[in-house]
Amino acid sequence: IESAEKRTKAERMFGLLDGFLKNDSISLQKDILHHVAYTVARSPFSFDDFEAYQALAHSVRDRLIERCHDTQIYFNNKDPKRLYFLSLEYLMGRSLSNSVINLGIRDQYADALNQLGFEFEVVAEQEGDAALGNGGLARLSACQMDSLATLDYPVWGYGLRYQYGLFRQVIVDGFQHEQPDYWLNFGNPWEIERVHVSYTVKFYGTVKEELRNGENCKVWEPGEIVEAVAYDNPIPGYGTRNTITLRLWAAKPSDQQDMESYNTGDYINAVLNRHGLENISSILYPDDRSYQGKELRLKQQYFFVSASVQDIIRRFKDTHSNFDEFPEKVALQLNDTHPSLAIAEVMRLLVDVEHLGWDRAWDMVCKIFSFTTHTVSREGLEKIPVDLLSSLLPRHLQIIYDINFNFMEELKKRIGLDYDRLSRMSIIEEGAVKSIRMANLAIVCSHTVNGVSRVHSELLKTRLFKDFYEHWPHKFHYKTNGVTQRRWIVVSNPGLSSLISKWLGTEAWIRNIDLLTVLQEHASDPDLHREWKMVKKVNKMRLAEYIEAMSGLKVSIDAMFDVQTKRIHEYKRQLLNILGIIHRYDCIKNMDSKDRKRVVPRVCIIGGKAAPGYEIAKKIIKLCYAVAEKINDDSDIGDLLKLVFIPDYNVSVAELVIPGADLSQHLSTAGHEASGTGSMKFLMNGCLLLATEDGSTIEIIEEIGADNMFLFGAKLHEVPALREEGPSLKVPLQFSRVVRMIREGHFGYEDYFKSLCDTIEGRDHYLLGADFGSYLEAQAAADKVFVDQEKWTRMSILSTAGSGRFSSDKTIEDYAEKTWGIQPCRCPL
Ligand code: T68
Repeated sequence: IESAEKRTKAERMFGLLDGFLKNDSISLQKDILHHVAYTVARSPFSFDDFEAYQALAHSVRDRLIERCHDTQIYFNNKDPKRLYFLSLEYLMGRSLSNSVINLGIRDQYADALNQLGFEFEVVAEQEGDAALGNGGLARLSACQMDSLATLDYPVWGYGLRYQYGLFRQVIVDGFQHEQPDYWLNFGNPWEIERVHVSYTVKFYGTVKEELRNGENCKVWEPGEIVEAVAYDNPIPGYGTRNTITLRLWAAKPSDQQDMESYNTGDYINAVLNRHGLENISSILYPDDRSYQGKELRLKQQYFFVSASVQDIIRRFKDTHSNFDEFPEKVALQLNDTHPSLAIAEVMRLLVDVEHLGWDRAWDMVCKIFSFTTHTVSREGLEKIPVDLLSSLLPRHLQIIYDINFNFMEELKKRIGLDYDRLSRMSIIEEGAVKSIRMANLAIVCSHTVNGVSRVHSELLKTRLFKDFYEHWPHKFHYKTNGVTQRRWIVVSNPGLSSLISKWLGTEAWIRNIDLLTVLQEHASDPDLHREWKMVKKVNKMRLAEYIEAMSGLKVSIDAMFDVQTKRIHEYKRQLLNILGIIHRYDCIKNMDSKDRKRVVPRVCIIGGKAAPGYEIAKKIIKLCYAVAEKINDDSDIGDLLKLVFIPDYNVSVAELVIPGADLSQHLSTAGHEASGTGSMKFLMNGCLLLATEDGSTIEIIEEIGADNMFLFGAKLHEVPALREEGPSLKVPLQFSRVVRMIREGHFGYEDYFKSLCDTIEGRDHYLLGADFGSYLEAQAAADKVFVDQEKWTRMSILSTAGSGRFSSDKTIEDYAEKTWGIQPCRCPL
């Protein structure tokens, strides 16, 4: 009787719900108007573009929620092994276009909006970026989430819901200023607040030993308690119903905190103190690559890790009565060392709370964790001062010490008393500041250590983690990074997307990137050339309009659009690019009118943020402005050369810039870029690459051939000898000349630029002088090909055609099979 009653109730509810939301244009219009009236609370007869965006976003959100439910119900029924992806940073950018494209209802929405008197593109422009990350690492996480959803993997992403994303870059008189990015000011329709999904996270206090059921237990009595509340962000896959969840944690005051103060009558101060706790999740640290000793950063790491691990264990326990199957059902991926306190947290929860015993817990930890590092240099490795950890997380420090003790014992059995080696491999660094080496912790406790390109992995094995590689060669692997073609072609370059589908006769490449290689067969087809050039032209017009709106500068779309956009860093050598531009300017100035006719006109575009405390990077930005002012104001030069700095480079600006680029520059000193993913986005969009043989470029060369690119510069094995030469290294005359021009004040601010010039004359750690000659040759080669538009277009088509290996779908399939051991779990339509 009971089940019959239930069935009737379920049937009745389903009847009321009237099945799934409908996606025809009339239903979508009704939906949008409903949200205008009842969510945005505006009159359906009068609302503006931003209100239309809000209503539209809520209508899309409804559909995402529907799919999220179905996906979770399906996963729960199937109970597959799940991947939990832990990352402190995600650079998601905008969600609207990406969501409706992945749901397959962009055209229906565009139609619906049109009927209501709005334009989809204009409405989509209203959305701000979700910039919860710094650069490559964070955008990689976002690309990987898209691939994980599209390929139907059972996954949860975990991170922090920062209230302030990456700072906004504002340029005043050529100098970078940072402004807060309070991105939640206008609400965020893409998240679902889960007030009932919350966990307490403890800090400070002391650890006591207690006898419980005849066993010695460690009991951590915290000094501070914070509540972590979940905000779920749906990530829809393309061409599938699967929609996975990125769960971001926000800190809220806990009811358990400060009970004492309330009782003693200090009500006002007790309430104010509670507020301070929300700061844990308030600010994203801008990447200054030195967080050592920053308590708030450590708190952020532990806060997000603790809430995530509690959530993971809770989900497992919902359907399992004991932990026997834990390693068969759970894979935890550490995105760099930032979340590696998760290791100690899993140990703590399994040993102190679940009482599994150390050995059993340790056995599980060794089976579930995998680690990917994005770093090349020893200085980039994270360390936590022991004093800080001991005060903030006393129990975790004990656990890390115990892990290290066991590891050292095991190591001694293998290598004897080689104290140098033991101390290099120890998780604890004894030194002026005794610290925890987070990378060592991650390596010791993970079954797999991945690099992000082949050469990066070689560097890990031969330099950074040589001792560990010799000890555990089987742990070391690499998965070359990739980017998602959904965002970087379909969303950002609709013209190219349609063209590819037309020439391939199918849209299947959007899920199956291997099909792109078919374009190779048409690389010399004049019809394709015509259409290909037309797409580029339209994208260049779009970019030129943006440049004019932003800077007032008019640029010619017949010029070569030469782009370098990425974080500003000495090793990425934006300075080399600027020196090249000064050289070009100088050459043109000294040419007669006949020679000038042969110059290939260029619009040089540079963009990127400098970390707020990184003085040299900020000087590079100022130099770029100073040089731009000189060149752009020189009427004698006209359209032959223009230089533009695009402020506040972010994901949505990238979506505009990349499709409009002819040439893109990737100039890192060999051995410094772990992988690089910007190059992959440009490659997909048919831009030719001017690059050093570093990071993933080495694999791009294998894929599209060196004759389809402009390569230059010292190779990895040549770098040490060049550095050895120091100030006696011979540099080209042109190099000394352009540096002298800066020093002598051709662009003003000579005192300010002095220290910048000093970094490249004398020691020149990043070898700008050594590489300048071959850089100019590569640039000249690019000019030569640009004149031959047929050749250029062919190279451009071959670039896109060969970009398939650099889709994040490939990377993710590789991780799923070789590292995580997870299978697709596709929710039926
Ligand atoms: C980048 N790393 C690598 N780090 O530099 C790049 N660091 O070569 C690679 O392609 C990319 O990762 C993806 O693998 C970063 O972006 C950070 O942003 C970062 C942030 C905080 C602390 C340290």
